[in-house]
Amino acid sequence: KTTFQWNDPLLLDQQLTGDERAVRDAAREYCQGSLAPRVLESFRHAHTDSGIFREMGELGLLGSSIPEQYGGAGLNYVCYGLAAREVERVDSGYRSMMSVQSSLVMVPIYEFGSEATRQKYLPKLARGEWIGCFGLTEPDHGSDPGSMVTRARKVAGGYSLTGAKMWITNSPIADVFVVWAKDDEGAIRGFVLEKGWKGLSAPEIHGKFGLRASITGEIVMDEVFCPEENAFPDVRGLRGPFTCLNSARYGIAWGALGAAEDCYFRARQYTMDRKQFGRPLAANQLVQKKLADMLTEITMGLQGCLRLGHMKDEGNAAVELTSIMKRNSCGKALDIARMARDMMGGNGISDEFGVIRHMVNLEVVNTYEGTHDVHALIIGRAITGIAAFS
Ligand code: TGC
Ligand code: FAD
Repeated sequence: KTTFQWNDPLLLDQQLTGDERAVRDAAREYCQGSLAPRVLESFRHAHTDSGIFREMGELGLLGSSIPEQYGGAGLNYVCYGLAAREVERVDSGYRSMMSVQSSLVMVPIYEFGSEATRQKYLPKLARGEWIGCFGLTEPDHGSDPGSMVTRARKVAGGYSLTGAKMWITNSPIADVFVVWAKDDEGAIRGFVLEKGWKGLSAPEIHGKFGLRASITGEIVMDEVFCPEENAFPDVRGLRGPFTCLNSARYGIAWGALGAAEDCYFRARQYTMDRKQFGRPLAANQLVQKKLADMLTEITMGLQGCLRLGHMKDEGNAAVELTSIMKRNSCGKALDIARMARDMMGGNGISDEFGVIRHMVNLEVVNTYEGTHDVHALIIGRAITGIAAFS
């Protein structure tokens, strides 16, 4: 009889290629050996360790899907997903730092930038020498980015950008800013700005309860001059930013399940070790049902992510599939983190036990890159052909 594996029932590991396993193992070693020991203090004191970008760069974790000639690792989507899962197993904030740099900054520069722009920015971003951020959301336009008010006015030799972006991961420490603004014709266009340019500032947002190991800020632009060569020449409309989001949301789908696995492993161990009424908590039917529910959702979710990764690698994944996976992983991971928190009783409230940190992080992950309900509407539109946004 084949033995049931409580940590990998569908034997996902066996479905990976040797190269994919090697990437996963290298990422796991770095995350557990180097990130995990730092996360408690970083989260507690809302400290972002910007040295992590160089560490990730050395391992090839930044822009892993970008071709090697631009400093990327040229890996497939499955590898990117596996790495996101390992990073977020430690903390969603660390995965956020990696996702923004990789999918939201390097992907648009690679997809939409001129050859000179690629050469100038990608290798340094891949090495983590430069830190990038992505400005789409505005104070009054989050789920509806098409209504953005940031403007790029045509001036001699380039554009003058004025407006504000809100809730921007990495912005206070960023060297490179990919921002989206409307031109004189009202079309959304992408621009690459650099730290220090006149009129550009990025104040930190304080008081976050989640993602405390990852810095977040605004981007304020007061007539920032952007030279013509730093405007993406051809892409117009929301297709530009959404192309980046397709990649980042896919990474989140894997990553959120990494956080869920960590909660499940911790809850399992805790309830086997802790005794109440003279026997382990895990001996109770109610507790076993919770563990069974957790493992069921994680197992099915991971299998779905792997399938999506293969479809993306084959080039035949409809974008709505990413909405299904991002929404499912985030919603289920959040439920699992809340359940694990409850199973640890009072200790579950302490940051020493890890799960409440995942829980508050996952509240953010469930909201950014399209909220849980906005993804339901994207899926609903694909099912019915009727857009229900407005
Ligand atoms: P809609 O009519 O749907 O589309 C407008 C144009 O965009 C095209 N498009 C896509 N292209 C590529 N990939 C996709 N997934 C696309 N979805 C749409 C579409 O074909 C159309 O093109 P064209 O040429 O016809 O103009 O636009 P809408 O305004 O109705 O959109 C509605 C909605 C809800 C789908 C959309 O606005 C949405 O997804 N809202 C959520 C906003 C969001 O996700 N923001 C994320 C900000 S970045 C972030 O959160 C980073 S956190 C990262 C971290 O720290 O890890
Ligand atoms: P709103 O759009 O105001 O939504 C509020 C509520 O209304 C939600 O529940 C939503 O589901 C619901 N809602 C909205 N529209 C509808 C509708 N039509 N029907 C039904 N319900 C609806 N953005 C970036 O551009 N770059 C970043 O790097 C970035 N990083 C972030 C980091 C953090 C820590 C956070 C918290 C956010 C980040 N964001 C970033 C912003 C994020 O993408 C937005 O917060 C998100 O898209 C939601 O927008 P909003 O906050 O304006 O909420």
